[in-house]
Amino acid sequence: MSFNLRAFALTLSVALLLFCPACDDSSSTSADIIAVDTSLSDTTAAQDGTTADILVDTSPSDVPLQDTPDPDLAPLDTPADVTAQDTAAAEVDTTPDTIAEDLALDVGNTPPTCTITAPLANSGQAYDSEWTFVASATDAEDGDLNGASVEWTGDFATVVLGEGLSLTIVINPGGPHQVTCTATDSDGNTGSDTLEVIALSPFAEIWHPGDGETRDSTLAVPFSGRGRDLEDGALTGASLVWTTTVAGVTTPLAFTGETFNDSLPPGTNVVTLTATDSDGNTHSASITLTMTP
Ligand SMILES: [Ca+2]
Ligand SMILES: [Ca+2]
Repeated sequence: MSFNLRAFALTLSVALLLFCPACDDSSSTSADIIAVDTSLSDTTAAQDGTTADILVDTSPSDVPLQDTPDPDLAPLDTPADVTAQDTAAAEVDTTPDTIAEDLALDVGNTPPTCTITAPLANSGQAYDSEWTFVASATDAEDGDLNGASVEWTGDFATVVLGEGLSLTIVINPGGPHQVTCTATDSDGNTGSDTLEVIALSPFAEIWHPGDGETRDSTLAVPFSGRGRDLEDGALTGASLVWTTTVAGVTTPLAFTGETFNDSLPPGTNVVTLTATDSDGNTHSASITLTMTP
């Protein structure tokens, strides 16, 4: 076997190149890899003015790198955009189909307001007593409203109860009732407020002694009270029952009816008169008496 010097030299140079790349100073391998594309946003940077010999795209789904912008990358009208546009168009309703819409579109023609300021909601009075209702009414265009612009109605009557900012009226039959004030402006728009009150029937009240008095527990106290009912009239005798509550214990007094004398135990007494009508409906009134030993 002959020794081929030329072949040996070539084999040696290749081996040196493989095991010692830095020994080859004819190239600059460390600068060859300049960009690693990991997202679409890197695409442009990698394309612009580089001398990259190796470009590694780690996102196979990314679009292929190109030297010129791909028109496919430009924002297009997505299905979501189309939906938003369609929705916006659908919200433009130029045909009012309710009174509220009509008023809202009628610029400078807003409805007035009417607010009942007295009595308190859900307050109670005797079925035959007078109530005084008070209201305030105003309109953006007309200013304060009064007189015939404010009407009162109630669920216990089929006619208008009165006009103006106040109303004095007796409400019956007994039970809860709704009273409404309605203000009307010069354009015919209206605003209203409704309040519920209770007409008490039967109705009990204590005339004597007065609420909060102090008495001697060793002496009999004169009591006086009344009861009345829309259907039954005056309630007397056994229809009027008196009790006293001391330290949470309730005890009937010795007598019933409108007037009598009885003694009370020492301490703070809450004396109650309960009136009961022929239908079994009741109403009670109470006072507090301090009885000295
Ligand atoms: Ca108005
Ligand atoms: Ca009754």
